[in-house]
Amino acid sequence: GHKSCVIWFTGLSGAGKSTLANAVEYELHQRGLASYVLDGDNIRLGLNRGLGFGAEDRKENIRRIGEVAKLFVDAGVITLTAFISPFQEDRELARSLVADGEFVEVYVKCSLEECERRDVKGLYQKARAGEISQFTGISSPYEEPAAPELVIESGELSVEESVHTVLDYLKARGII
Ligand code: GGZ
Repeated sequence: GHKSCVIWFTGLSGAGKSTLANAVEYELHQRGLASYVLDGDNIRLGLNRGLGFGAEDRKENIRRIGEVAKLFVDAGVITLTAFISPFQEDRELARSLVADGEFVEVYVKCSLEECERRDVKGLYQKARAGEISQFTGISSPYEEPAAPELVIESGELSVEESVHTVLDYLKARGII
């Protein structure tokens, strides 16, 4: 058996949160564990359609995601979330919704320079040009986690190595 928990990935746009969350989810699924990824594709386009990127909307985005993650944990699912979640206070609220030890905060750490160099979706260029306002790292803050359970330096590790690090942590904590 396994314990359900929230694996909360946080970091800049383009740091690799979704890639890592999905790669970890794949491995959990391979092991027969119930797991699910909450990300922009299934939350911002659905439940949170209508929320933007101002501070108040980001706060509400993260609050709802925290509440949904709590429900998934109650249902016995290892729940992976991949959102920038730039504010410490909002991440702390999400943490407070589940039991001690059930919240694994993973800081997917990548420098702004590297995210901007990759610019997979061309959003940084648009933000620099002023075509996207309040863009995290450019014109909206990102507060680094004060005490995350894990820090993954995505610019220095392969996806495979990063997945390994997360799985090792879950094993060490008796979650899987
Ligand atoms: C940050 C933005 C913005 C602004 C659109 N700032 O790389 P992406 O495209 O796929 O991921 C980013 C995503 C961020 O949504 P989150 O729900 O994770 O943000 S938060 O936790 O802060 O609520 C990016 C895109 O949406 N995007 N405008 N202004 N990212």
